[in-house]
Amino acid sequence: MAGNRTFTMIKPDAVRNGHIGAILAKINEGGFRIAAMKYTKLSAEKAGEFYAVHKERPFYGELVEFMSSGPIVAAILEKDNAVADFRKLIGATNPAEAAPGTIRALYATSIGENAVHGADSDENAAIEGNFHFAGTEMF
Ligand code: 3AN
Repeated sequence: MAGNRTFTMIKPDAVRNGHIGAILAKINEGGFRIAAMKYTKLSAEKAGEFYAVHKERPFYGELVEFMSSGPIVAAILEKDNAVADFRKLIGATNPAEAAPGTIRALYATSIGENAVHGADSDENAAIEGNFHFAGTEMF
């Protein structure tokens, strides 16, 4: 059965470009409840840990540098079928391929600086949520 929570980050590019409010509005309009949220900045070490699954990919160094380059908004979102529905709302990894109206089509600049992260499975959503939030910060 599909789980009801996913994990997201509004990435440094979208924060720098002033899109936090617009992206949160899309999240609300998409029917997601905010279960946890914080404005924070990842150290290079923390970003490297978060993206450890991509360690062997050629873009890993660039990704870690980018994700630690400025503040992010981290959040746990709740809705039926949260992981799949949120990935639909954000669109394809490459904004050039993202469906019209999706968050990445609207606000991402490139495949590397693509505005938002969305967990890709229920298991990873839980791991990523626990990476950023203590139990007392989840509601
Ligand atoms: P998604 O975020 O859509 O699940 P993944 O898991 O393949 O995509 O990639 C994780 C992150 O790595 C992406 N959000 C993006 O920032 C970065 N990334 C993926 N592919 C590339 C690439 N070809 N060049 C640079 N960065 C990339």
